Amino acid sequence: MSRTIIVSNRLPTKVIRSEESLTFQPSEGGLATGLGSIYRAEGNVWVGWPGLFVTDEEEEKYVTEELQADSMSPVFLTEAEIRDFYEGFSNSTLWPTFHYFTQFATYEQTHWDAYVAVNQKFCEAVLAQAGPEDTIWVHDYQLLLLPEMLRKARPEATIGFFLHIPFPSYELIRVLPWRAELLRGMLGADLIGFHTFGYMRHFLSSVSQVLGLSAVNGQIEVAHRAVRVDAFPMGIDYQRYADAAASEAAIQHEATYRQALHNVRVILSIDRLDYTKGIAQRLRAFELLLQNYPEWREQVSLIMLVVPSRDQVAQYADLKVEIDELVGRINASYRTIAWTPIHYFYRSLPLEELASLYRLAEVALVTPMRDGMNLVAKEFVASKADHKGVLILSERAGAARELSDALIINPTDINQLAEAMHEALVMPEEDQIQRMTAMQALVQRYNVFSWTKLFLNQLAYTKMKQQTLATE
Ligand code: GDG
Repeated sequence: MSRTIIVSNRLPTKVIRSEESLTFQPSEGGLATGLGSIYRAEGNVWVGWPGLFVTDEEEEKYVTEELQADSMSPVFLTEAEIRDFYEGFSNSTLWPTFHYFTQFATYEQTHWDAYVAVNQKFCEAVLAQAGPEDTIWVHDYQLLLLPEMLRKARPEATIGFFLHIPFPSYELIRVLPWRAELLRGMLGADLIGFHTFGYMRHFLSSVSQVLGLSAVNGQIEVAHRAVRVDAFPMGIDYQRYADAAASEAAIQHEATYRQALHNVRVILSIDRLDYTKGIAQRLRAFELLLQNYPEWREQVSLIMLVVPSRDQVAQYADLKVEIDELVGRINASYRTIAWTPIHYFYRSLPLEELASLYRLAEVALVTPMRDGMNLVAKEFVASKADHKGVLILSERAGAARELSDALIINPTDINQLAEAMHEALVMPEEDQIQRMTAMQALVQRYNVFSWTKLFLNQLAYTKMKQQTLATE
């Protein structure tokens, strides 16, 4: 029987050390939900880091057994590996480069060496799980070398790779000292997926300019093996967000918030702390709205949820200071006794509270500088049972390719952003409903389950075609 092995840097379960005991907590990510039904199916397994540094062999054995009972196989990483492979090469070299922030990128040989070693460690962990007939699906930028490593060990294996972040223009890729190795690493897969056709085109251009390999009809010939490249825009578990927003708990929370806010109108912003998300620009634009349209003072508040992330990396700590200062300054300038312009939360919230914020908000501001897809935009849409509400969406988020009924803006143009907020606040209801209904139909249809199915079917088809050609 053929099984599916999913591989990502993090497992869908986080192991947390507290006092004397270990707790196993499901992670909230979209990937975990989307692939949840698959990895738990008979014989399948998810390989990844459980987010914990084990202290001894006994603990390692215990964690392994617990996770195995739930179809997961842990790869244990050391603190040095997390520092050099994860915070180093993954988050200080690849993440800024792929999001067009080369000014933040570092190029350290030790980080690269750790990246190679950890990808090799993942390779061994996968090989210990996978049989020759199995399908291996590798995820994201932390594991770009893994497909080729697996291919060398198992030339016949069925390997898929999906990149969750943007693939940038060749001009960015060419800066990387290890560009050829990284591209060859990805080409070990049979099928390589991106969120958009734009990212796919950038990848093909880099492969052609760096490796001299050209694509014909979305297919690259690599050492007599055809590698298929395609766009698969990722969706969400629509029903989960629609249900959460319609739940009694979310309705209760919303009522409490409305009362506490004295019924002012709400603009919402939700992101991980990241310089790619355009949080500071969004704050400046909100300030401009209050400056240019004084009629909105005391009428509108921005609720801004920033989820702590990667605080060991210097730029993230700096960004946190910048956001704290901006919020402080804007609130100090405009607040009144009865009204706070920006309600800023630096923490994560449980799903039902998140859902009540999606319910509460009339406008969602999703304005990243660069974003592979952005699932928050889709979750806001799924939560609007009354079809009202306006999404303001950056043209540089992958989601903008699909959600063309949003107000699409250039996130660096804070004048345009302030105007879009005003436009959203005065938009007639019929117009809102028309746009929202169109977006809901799309997000409901192209959900995370259809995304998974489409990718795996395409992978199976690609492999079948390769085999047919080989035997002809
Ligand atoms: C990467 C790519 C791509 C946020 N705050 C809370 C919370 N969240 C959840 C959201 C959403 C998820 O986190 C964030 O997903 P995004 O897609 O917006 O962004 P990244 O984390 O950067 O993800 C991105 C994605 O991969 C998938 O391919 O779209 O472009 O960068 O689901 O709801 N969840 C809870 N509490 C919070 O406070 N429960």
